[in-house]
Amino acid sequence: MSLKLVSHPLCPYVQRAVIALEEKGAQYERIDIDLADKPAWFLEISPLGKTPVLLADAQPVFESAVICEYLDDVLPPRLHPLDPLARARHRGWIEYASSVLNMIGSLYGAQDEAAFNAAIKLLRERFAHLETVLEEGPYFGGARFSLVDAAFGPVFRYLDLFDAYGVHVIARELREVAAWRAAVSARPSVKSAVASDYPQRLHAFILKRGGVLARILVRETALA
Ligand SMILES: N[C@@H](CCC(=O)N[C@@H](CS)C(=O)NCC(=O)O)C(=O)O
Repeated sequence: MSLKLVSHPLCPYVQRAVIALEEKGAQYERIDIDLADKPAWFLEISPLGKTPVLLADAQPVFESAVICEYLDDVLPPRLHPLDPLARARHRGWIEYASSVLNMIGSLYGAQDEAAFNAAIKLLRERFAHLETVLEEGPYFGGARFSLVDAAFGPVFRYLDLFDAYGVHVIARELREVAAWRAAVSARPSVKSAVASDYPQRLHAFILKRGGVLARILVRETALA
């Protein structure tokens, strides 16, 4: 089977698909596009104009959750639980990760302190809730890495950059979340889901947004 992943270097949803492909040891080609100047061929295969799109034997599959489920259907090892109820619950938590990503978007897009603090508060609530559902670990569902972990890998990657600039989203007392974050972030598939210049690209992207976070980055970079 030929697999091509149409991507953007910073897209967290692309990272989910890359992590799934890497977990499965799949052969695939990654094609990065410029989302600020979308090629015509991309708009033909992406009805929502969004990355990722997986070309599976040249047939486009869009939406990261759908791409990950498809990959899980056709390539071993299984990342979703086999039990239907556990699988349904995992799907819910993947959607939860998407809502966390939207809040992260609000955080780096915030133009004033009130919007910035509101985004931090909501994010803290989301992670406080996760603390109550995490069980034995090291991964979300226990010993086995799952698609929920793949969905949170890119979330934790954002938080690493924010931490480096003194913006700590996850409260220190959330021990379960901290242990889970460390296990997910150390996973080779998660580490390799972005190129080595990702931090510089993300930094430049946030600066371009010109909000509160951009001002913090400028200040902290000057202090460093
Ligand atoms: N629900 C989609 C979200 C994908 C998404 O938001 N992709 C962003 C980049 S990270 C995008 O392509 N944005 C371009 C646009 O909306 O014009 C998924 O899970 O695949």
